[in-house]
Amino acid sequence: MSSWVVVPNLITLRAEFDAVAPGRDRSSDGTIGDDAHQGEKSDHNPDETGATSHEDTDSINEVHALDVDASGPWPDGMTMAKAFTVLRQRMLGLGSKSPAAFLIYNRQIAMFPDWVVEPYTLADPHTSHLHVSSRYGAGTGSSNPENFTGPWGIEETFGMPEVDYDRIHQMIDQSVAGIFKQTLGDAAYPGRTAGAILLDLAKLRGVLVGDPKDTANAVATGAYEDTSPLARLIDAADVTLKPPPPPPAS
Ligand SMILES: [Ca+2]
Ligand SMILES: [Ca+2]
Ligand SMILES: [Zn+2]
Repeated sequence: MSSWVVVPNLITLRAEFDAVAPGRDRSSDGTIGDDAHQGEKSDHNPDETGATSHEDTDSINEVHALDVDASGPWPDGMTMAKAFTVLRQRMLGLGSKSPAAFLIYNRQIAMFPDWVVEPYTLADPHTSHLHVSSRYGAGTGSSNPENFTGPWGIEETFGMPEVDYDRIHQMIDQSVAGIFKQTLGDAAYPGRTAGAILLDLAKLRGVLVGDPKDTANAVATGAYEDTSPLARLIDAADVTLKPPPPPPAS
């Protein structure tokens, strides 16, 4: 028996971290034990084929531990230290229904059932990741802590609230339309709107560059187009101001 599964409650917990931080660094994530773990008792080992802290009565080869990389990036206001506190309080609130056996992060450990924070002094200080061990159980019922479906409190505490994006787009459209309809006229044109003034600016640019849509060229060269209305006015002025050509030699 070499295949193994992670107990469902830890999959749910990992999904909550992923939901609040889809782009998070997963370098220090882990479930099944590496070679170092396999030589010692660890909840990262599959329980039917490895050395584990507990045994359960099913014959499913389960891994009962999850590591979650601590580096994020997390949403505003979230740190792994705060996540540790949220989880600890949620487990305390769940009492005998707690899915977790213990949590370790940053030299601290909190354990079922009282979840008091105590110093963690073993070699790995757990600064790079949060470790969560699941409790052991058997069967498909909800009394088996392995089957806890959440919420663990991470998504509730740090996730985005449900947002109605269509409604937000509609509000933005209405706001922009409202800005264009603002009247900015003077005594001569009291009904002129911001939108009308922008149109006039576009037309003025047309006088300069010949094409009201073509800003790129005018910005790049600082020049007006030879064919623009302004160029024709200047040409006309030139004709008027230039001295007449000398009379033909006779
Ligand atoms: Ca098992
Ligand atoms: Ca089990
Ligand atoms: Zn671990």
